[in-house]
Amino acid sequence: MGEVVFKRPESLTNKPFHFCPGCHHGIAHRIVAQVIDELGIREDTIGIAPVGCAVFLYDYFNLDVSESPHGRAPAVATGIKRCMPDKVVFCYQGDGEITAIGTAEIVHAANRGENFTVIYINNAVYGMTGGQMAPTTIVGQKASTCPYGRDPQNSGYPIRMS
Ligand SMILES: Cc1ncc(C[n+]2csc(CCOP(=O)(O)OP(=O)(O)O)c2C)c(N)n1
Ligand code: SF4
Repeated sequence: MGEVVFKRPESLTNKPFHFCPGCHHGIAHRIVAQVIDELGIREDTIGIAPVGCAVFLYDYFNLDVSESPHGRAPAVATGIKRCMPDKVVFCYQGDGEITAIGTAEIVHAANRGENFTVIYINNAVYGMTGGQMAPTTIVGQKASTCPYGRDPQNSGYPIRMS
């Protein structure tokens, strides 16, 4: 019998991803799932799904997941973690969530010292709604709302966030 060297992580379901070919979300989902598998915490982990292209996270991860309004995942995670402190809680959020519409939530969760993990996926645009310029769009980068590239004279410089 041959040794299995590559397989789908147990923390992912068998549902095929809907993402565009080459999208980073599928790769990031897999890495997060592999880490959960390696740590052996699948049954004790609760994910918080964002609004954005990763919204269907609740179909792809084979664990308990709560959906949250756009940008508000850290507020939902705060409630869940405080009610169930023994659980491992993580948010998975895009740059539109963390660096724009939900900036207040992530800053105040950090300021309060909440004890959960945030996976931040920065693709430098609002993906789901059509590739509009985000605060993280880099100078000169074309987006659907800046077809000639981001101009710092009009839009300022990108927010420096990891
Ligand atoms: C309160 C609110 N404002 C705006 C929207 C519209 N909206 C849906 S997804 C999205 C952008 C998501 O971008 P990002 O968080 O970067 O995720 P990506 O799709 O790029 O993975 C926006 C603005 C919404 N659903 N709710
Ligand atoms: S629009 Fe962008 S973030 Fe959304 S699925 Fe396609 S490549 Fe991925």
